[in-house]
Amino acid sequence: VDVSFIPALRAIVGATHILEDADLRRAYETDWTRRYHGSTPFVVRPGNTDEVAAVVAACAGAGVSLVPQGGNTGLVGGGVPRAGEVVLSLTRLNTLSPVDAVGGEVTVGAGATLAQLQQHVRAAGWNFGVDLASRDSCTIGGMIATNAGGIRVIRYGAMRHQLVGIEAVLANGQVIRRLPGLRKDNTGYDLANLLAGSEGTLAVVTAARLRLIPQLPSRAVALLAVPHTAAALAVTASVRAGTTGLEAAELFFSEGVELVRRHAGLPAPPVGTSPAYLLLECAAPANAADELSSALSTIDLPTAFATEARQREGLWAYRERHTEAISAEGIPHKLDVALPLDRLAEFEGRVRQHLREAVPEARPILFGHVGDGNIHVNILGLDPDDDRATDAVLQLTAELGGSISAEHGIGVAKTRWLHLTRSPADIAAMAAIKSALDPRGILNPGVIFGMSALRE
Ligand code: 2HG
Ligand code: ZN
Repeated sequence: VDVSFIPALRAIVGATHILEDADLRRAYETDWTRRYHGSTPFVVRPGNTDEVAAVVAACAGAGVSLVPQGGNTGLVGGGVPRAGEVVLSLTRLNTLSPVDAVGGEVTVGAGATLAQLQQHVRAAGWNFGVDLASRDSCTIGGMIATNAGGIRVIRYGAMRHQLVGIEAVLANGQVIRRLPGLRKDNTGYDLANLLAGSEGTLAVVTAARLRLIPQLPSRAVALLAVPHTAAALAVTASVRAGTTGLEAAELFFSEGVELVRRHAGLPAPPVGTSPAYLLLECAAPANAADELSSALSTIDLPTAFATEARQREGLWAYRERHTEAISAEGIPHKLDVALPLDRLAEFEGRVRQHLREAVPEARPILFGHVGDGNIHVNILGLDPDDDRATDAVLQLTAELGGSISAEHGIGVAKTRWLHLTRSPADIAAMAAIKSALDPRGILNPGVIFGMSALRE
């Protein structure tokens, strides 16, 4: 990288917000999983949208590529440098507008964390529809760029479904601003939704207008010991049909619980040990516990209920602490797939069997959002560049009509497998959008399409 334009960047953001020192850069150069890393000449930390626009324009002028980064909680290598790109950190853009209590909306800077947003809107009597375990670090801009899902998708949808408007900086430094809070606005293309899930390849998200949901004070969680995935699906189906307030349906297995218990020092789950576990949560203005227990009344499986916050968190810990427990054990391969619900049980059985036979060193830990057909296949025991298990799992996913990227994105981790579930016509349409919005390929090069794809 020709760094002769650093003085220009210093003039834009101030000298203290260009991090050149190796010690200061380090945290931005390695992803959360520790599997993906690269080096950056420097990290630039603009403080507002105009500064982002000026930085992007300066980089575009110098032909320098950028990797936009938020809380660096991504799991597919899409937010860290790979080939000497400049890291554009958005964490200083963390403003939160007052909550619009009439429309139930708020405008949020890209760098605000999910927890900051939650705290802000809860204090005003509202809530936000997306929640996930990395809430204290993940940022709103990154969540939009990855179209993050999490544990409430079954009721409220993913990040894209919360978007009322967006502000973003294009690759040429121009700013698009659609933040007025119009629930109805069919004026041409929906650019906000185009950017949701674009993984930093089309524009840099700087702010968003988000819809809020009512605070539902009555909550109930049930943890069930289930014999297998098919049983978890059957219970979820009947609770889904028998309640109005189902907010989460999570599946995990004995191998994950064993790891979580060991790393988090937790006792055995109150339902005892079981091959599989199903966690359900209902939320309502009142009587969520009655709704959930009556929906489960015909189901004869060991079940623990919790309504108090502390007890609910206690049951959730067995599920939410999977990611950190796995990471404490080693550097996993993380495969985030979705299956049609009627193929999910078959998928789980076949994945385990195939890995046992073909990649016996692989140690799979499966868990996920069963209501969405989304399973996180984590695999320990393999070298970071050993792709045998990844290949097998993603091939099987495609064969069963699933998606190779449910909610984490393609990043750089899955570019090689994009063709499995996207046709040549699909990929050509996406590449045309990419080259129209970023003709010089300076925004997050290599992500989604791979390093060579766009230069052909
Ligand atoms: C979750 O559901 C996250 O907890 C992380 O999507 C999943 O660690 C993973 O593979
Ligand atoms: Zn997840």
